[in-house]
Amino acid sequence: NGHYEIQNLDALIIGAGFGGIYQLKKFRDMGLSALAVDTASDVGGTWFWNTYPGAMSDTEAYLYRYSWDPEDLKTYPWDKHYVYQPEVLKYLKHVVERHDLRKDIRFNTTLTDAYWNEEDRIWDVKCSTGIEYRARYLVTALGLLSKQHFPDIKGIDSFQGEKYHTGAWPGEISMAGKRVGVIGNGSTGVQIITAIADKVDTLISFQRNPQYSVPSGQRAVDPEYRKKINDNYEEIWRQVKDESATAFGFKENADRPTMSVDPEERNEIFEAAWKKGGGFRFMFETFNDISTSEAANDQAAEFIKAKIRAKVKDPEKARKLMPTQMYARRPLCDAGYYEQFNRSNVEVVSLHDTPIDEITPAGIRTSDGTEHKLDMIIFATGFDAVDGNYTRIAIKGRNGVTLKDHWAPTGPTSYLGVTVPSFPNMFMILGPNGPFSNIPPAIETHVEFISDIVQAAEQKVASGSGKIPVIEAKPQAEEYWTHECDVVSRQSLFRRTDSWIFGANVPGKKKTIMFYFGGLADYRAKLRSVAKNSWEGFNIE
Ligand code: FAD
Ligand code: NA7
Repeated sequence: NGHYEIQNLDALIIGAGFGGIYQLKKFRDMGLSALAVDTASDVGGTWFWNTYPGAMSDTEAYLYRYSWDPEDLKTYPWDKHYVYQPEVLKYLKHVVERHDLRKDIRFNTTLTDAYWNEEDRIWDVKCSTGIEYRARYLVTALGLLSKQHFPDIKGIDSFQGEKYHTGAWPGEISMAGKRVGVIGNGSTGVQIITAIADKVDTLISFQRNPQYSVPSGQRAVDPEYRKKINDNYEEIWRQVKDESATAFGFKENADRPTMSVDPEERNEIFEAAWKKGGGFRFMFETFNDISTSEAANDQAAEFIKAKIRAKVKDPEKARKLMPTQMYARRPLCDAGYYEQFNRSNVEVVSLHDTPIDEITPAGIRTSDGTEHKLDMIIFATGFDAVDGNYTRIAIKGRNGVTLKDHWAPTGPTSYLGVTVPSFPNMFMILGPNGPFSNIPPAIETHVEFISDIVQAAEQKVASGSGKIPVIEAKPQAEEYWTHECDVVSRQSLFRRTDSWIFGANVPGKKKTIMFYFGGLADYRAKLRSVAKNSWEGFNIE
């Protein structure tokens, strides 16, 4: 490989989003020489790419950030309960500047090929820039919602108008006076529809499965609220990380089944949550069984459907917007989504009634023969989630076997969501079968676990042979964890509803377990016990 410039490192990190940024900071603090690379031209990950109108985090602002910089937590401004994309991006850039991390990040750099060099005990990593990095540790922070999914619709390339995917939004786009079609109505579709409805000539929402969305409760932050958060931040993070399953800042209701209260009280509880706002809150703070009992789920679903009926004035539009599946996907929330359909310029096409036949040069033709004329098609069609960014590149472990090959028979697996046997010294941030929860604390959990095990191995080696340490999960450990994730998710209704959470949104992708459904607190307890039991499930040589 004569034309590769070679650079030696202790650790190479792929991805400069929430995960990669923190890992870089940690490794640097440990005294390792570390570098992060990203395909993007700046930091931010999700928040670099998803610049579509209305993009925001529906984790409340005070928890959609790092917990490890107490001074910054208390002083960094956020003026609304939920932060929009520009603010998240600004925050991440601020963290990078504050901790002087930028000098160790290389942009416009894509990992194309990585292989474990058994003899030298290092990862040989090739990047799009022609540089080869040789690193003892490889940490992949590729993002779980980062590889865009473009559906394979007939005629997609024939469209003569503008065409965008929300997850690769090109920047400011003028929509005024245009006829805009939006395909998809998950979290992203709901956000963009709400944001652009009053800015376009005509908006047509093409919906396959209508979703349940509850109000977000977006509002300005008053100083008293901020002070209360600031005064209690330590305790808040403790609860979020070690006492909560969802890590969204409320206490899940652990012992109130939906049917344990009479209909009137049930309605009051739902109504109170509706007023407070927040999708996870509505699903998990009200009762303990909405995601596990069909009867309970039905009650929550009926409550939301009644709200849709009341909000949407045109009965035909309301019919099309009415969910038909269980309420068992990632819970959504919005800042006035259903209301947009009361505008005369906003239409909804039910793809259950009339599926898309093809995309034409002028728009979208549905099975009833109607050609919906459009100037712009927005694909809010989601992501090849969790393993999508892993299987498109060649990461080769022992014996040249790629991660893609390793996962082919079973779907993506791991030990604890962070490592895979036969891939020594490689660690994933948010790999398959990590916790299903608010993500920043999940990322911190991974980064801290990875840093701790690396530290332990480095110390072991320093006191021993001096050779490069090799950390590797045992095959039985991967089997155990895969089984555990299977068992824990068995009672979840999420598993019976097709979505990205179980790999069921991309045609041809194996439907499989992608997350640990036991909650963040429980997950963290398991990691602590692994560490305490001399890194149970790992070989450290
Ligand atoms: P990412 O931010 O996805 O970063 C991964 C980076 O890796 C990307 O920049 C990518 O370019 C880079 N990369 C990938 N492959 C390569 C390669 N081969 N070579 C070089 N670079 C590569 N989570 C929540 O908890 N709450 C929310 O409210 C929330 N809202 C969201 C809203 C949207 C619209 C989306 C898309 C996601 C949302 N998420 C939310 C999830 C969000 O992805 C995570 O919270 C978090 O930002 C993930 O950070 P990350 O660093 O793990 O990955
Ligand atoms: P999602 O939640 O995967 O939603 C994708 C949407 O696109 C959903 O409504 C899909 O309909 C729709 N879709 C996908 N393919 C097609 C085709 N071929 N035809 C019509 N409609 C289609 O992605 P999001 O970006 O909204 O959200 C992902 C996560 O990011 C979210 O959960 C947050 O965590 C942030 P379907 O429901 O499959 O019928």
